[in-house]
Formats: sequence, C-alpha cells, structure tokens
Amino acid sequence: MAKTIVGISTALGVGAISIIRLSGPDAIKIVDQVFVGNKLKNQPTHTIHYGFICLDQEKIDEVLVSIMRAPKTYTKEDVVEINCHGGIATTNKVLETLLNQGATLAEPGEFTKRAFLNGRIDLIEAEGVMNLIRSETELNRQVALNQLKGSVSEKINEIRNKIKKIIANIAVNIDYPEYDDVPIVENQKLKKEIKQLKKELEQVYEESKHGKIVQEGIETVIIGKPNVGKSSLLNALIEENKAIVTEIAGTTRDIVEGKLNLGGVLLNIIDTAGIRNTKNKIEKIGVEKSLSLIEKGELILFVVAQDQKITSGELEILKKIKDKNHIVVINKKDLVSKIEKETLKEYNYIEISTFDHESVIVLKEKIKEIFNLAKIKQQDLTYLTSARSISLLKQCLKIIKEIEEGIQQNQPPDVLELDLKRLWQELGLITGQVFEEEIIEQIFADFCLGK
Ligand SMILES: Nc1nc2c(ncn2[C@@H]2O[C@H](COP(=O)(O)OP(=O)(O)OP(=O)(O)O)[C@@H](O)[C@H]2O)c(=O)[nH]1
Ligand SMILES: [Mg+2]
Repeated sequence: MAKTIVGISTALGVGAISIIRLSGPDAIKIVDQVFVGNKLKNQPTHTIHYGFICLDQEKIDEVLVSIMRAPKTYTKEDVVEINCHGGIATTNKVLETLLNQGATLAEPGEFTKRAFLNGRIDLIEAEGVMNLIRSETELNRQVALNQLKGSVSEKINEIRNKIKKIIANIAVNIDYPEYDDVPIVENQKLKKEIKQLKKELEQVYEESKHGKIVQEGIETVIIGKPNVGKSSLLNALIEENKAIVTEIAGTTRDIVEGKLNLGGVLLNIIDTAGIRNTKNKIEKIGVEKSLSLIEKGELILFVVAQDQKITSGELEILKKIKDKNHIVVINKKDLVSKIEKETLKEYNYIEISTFDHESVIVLKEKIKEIFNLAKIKQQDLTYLTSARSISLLKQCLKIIKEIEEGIQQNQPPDVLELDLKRLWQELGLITGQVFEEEIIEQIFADFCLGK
C-alpha cells in the first residue's frame, strides 16, 4: 500500500499563509490525530474545517483544513491540505507534528508523480505543471498551460492513433493470404498515409523548437574587442546600468548577465571581457571565458566599433560565428566610419549607437526576426518544450524516414509493421504511456518540493 506523504506546498519564508499537503490512504486519519475541530473522518469530501493543530493539548497553530477524498483529487488519492500561518517556525512545527504521526516526507515532485502513476495526467501534462510554476513571461505561462490542459498530449495521441490504424491495416494484409503480395494500390495508399504522418511529426518538431525558446529563453552572448561598447550595449538592451562602462579598454574582466523580455521570450544576455592578447592574469581568464562562450551561445552579438578598421583578431571571430545565429553590431555610428563593410557582406549586420535608443530598438527587431518571434505569438502554442520530448521526437522522425524508404524498396509488410510499432512506442515515451522507471524518477526529481 502507498505511503501517506506530506510536504510544504508554499515557498518557505515569511508569508501570511503556508499550505501543508498530505496525500495517501492515511491522510485524513493522520490529521485527525492532531486536529481539534470537526472529526474529519466523518466529514463529506471537498469540505473545509476550522480548528487547531494540537499536540498533547498544546496548541501549535490555528488552521483551516481542506479534505478531498479519492479519486477526484490532484493525486487521485485522499488529499488533505492544511492552511496554517506562514513563517518558517510555525510551518516547520506543523510539518514535524504530522511526520511524528506517521506521514512520510514527500520527495520533490512526488505529488505530481503520484498523479502520473495513478493515471490522472500524462508526462507532458506533468512537465506542464513544472513549467507553469517556473513561468517568468506571459508566453511561458500560455505554453505551460496548454501542456497542462492536455492540448499537446492530444496532438501526440492523435498521431499515435493514426499509426495504430495503419498497423491494424497491415496486420490484416498479413493475415489474409489473398493480400500476400501487397497490391500496388495498397502500397500507394500506405505511402500517402506515411507521408502525411511524417508531415505532422515534422510540424510538431518545428513548433517544438519554438517551444524550447519560449520555455528556456535564448542564451545571448555579447563579444568583441575591448572598448567597442559591449557593456554599453548590454545596458542599453536591458535599460539598466548593470555593467560598468568606462573609456578604459579592459573594463569588463568577468561576465555580467542581464535579462531582456523580447515579445515574451527571455534573452539571457551575457556581456563578456573584451577579447585581446593580454598578459594580465585576470583579464586573460576573462578572455578565455569569452571565447568559450561563443560555442555555447544561441545568439552571438559581435560588437565592432565603426571608427576602427576590422582587425585580424576580429576576422578570426567572424569565422567562428558564421554558422551561428549572429548579428555583427557596428557600434558608435555617431563617429567617422573607418570600417570596410565589404568584409561583412556575408554576415547579418546592423549599425547602431548605444547612445541612440531608436537604433537599439531596431536591433531588438532584428533579433525577433532571426528567431521568428513574431510568428510564435500567432501560433496556437501547443508545443513540446522539454529537451527529453524533443530528442524523442527527433528519433521518431528518423524512424518514419526509414519507414518511407522501406516502402520505396517494397519491404515486406511485416517489417514495416515492426517499424511502425517502434514509432508508436517511441511516441508513447513522450506522453509517458510507455515509460521506464528510471527516467520517471529523473523527471520528477527536478520538481519543486511539495508539488
Ligand atoms: N561615441 C560613442 N561611444 C560609445 C558608444 N557606445 C559606447 N561608447 C563608449 O565606448 C567606451 C567603452 O564602452 P564599454 O561599454 O565599456 O566597452 P566594452 O566593449 O564593454 O569594453 P571592455 O569591457 O573594456 O571590453 C565608453 O567610453 C562608452 O561611453 C557609442 O555608440 N558612441
Ligand atoms: Mg565591458
């Protein structure tokens, strides 16, 4: 029998109210042992009761207790929620009392894990719960809510059902000897169906790439020589004086980070130490860090100064960023130009001055264009967002390509059937209809305590 778990569901700190939640077969019994008020055991489900949590006649806190009996609860088990006064001491004392009565401390995400294992939600919905809690922008919130509501799962299940139908058709062909050598018409039909499936999977995959951006933001790295205005650019973008700006080359020694909400997508912007050959030990480490960040960044803003010629060092950096999402930011457009734009003709570039607000807005628009951010808002926001789902989806695309080739080469139907079953399984891993214990442990371990 499942243990009864208990956890603090609200953030631990000073606040008006804390919620302590229990789930499991003894949830009501355990609270009854320390609750002075109505006998909870005799109360109808989904009711709230006023009283005190007491231990050996000592009052611990004045509380409101909600009881919710299985199965219409978050976990599909009996759930009790105690609203006690906020603050660390009271909350911990109530928790401790419940642990002493036989409840077990919940692991992070254990309530949601139970909801999954008891079949109330699937994995995408569970990930939606976590994403919703972590949402920082309005767009984050909308995507997470769609996951939680099951819109994303619906899409995947729809595709899975189609695969199931095709498998059933093939099985009929195999079972009935008159269809032994699959007629051309059948094969054509199959080809069409697979093509359609592939299209749908590709669409989910493409949209999910957006989903990842919405959920995780874009790692943006500002790089360039010393003194070209990298820190000024960070400050202008986030409209805050976060990084120190001086006319001295080598001002920024370590990275400085800032966040920008660009149409609902968060840019995690990193300002780096100017790249140059230096003997200074601290600055040297900073320069190495800057170079390594070029690899990691999803968007590189390479700043050069308009009043200087492009150096051989800068040409090296240009080579490094060519195949990445990049913008060469020609800064200090207010000064006399010495830059040869010819060198930049194969790059995305823009001329700005960090002193000129309008030009910084144009840069922001350019970033939106590169990541197609305007389109994100118009779509229906039913994305998969976790790296786990996206890599499974990639695997599915690989399998369906193999199936397509198989049909092309007139592979026997039983081989196709096996491949289709593999595809069906793999998609099931995304929603958790098919699952491995270890992976489930990992996913839920990432959750917040008490959720
Ligand atoms: N004329 C002009 N000066 C600018 C502009 N943007 C920044 N500057 C100046 O350029 C100098 C260097 O700016 P920073 O932002 O510190 O440059 P950085 O690239 O971060 O330099 P390091 O941290 O040393 O690598 C400062 O004096 C800024 O005021 C601009 O658009 N026009
Ligand atoms: Mg700087």
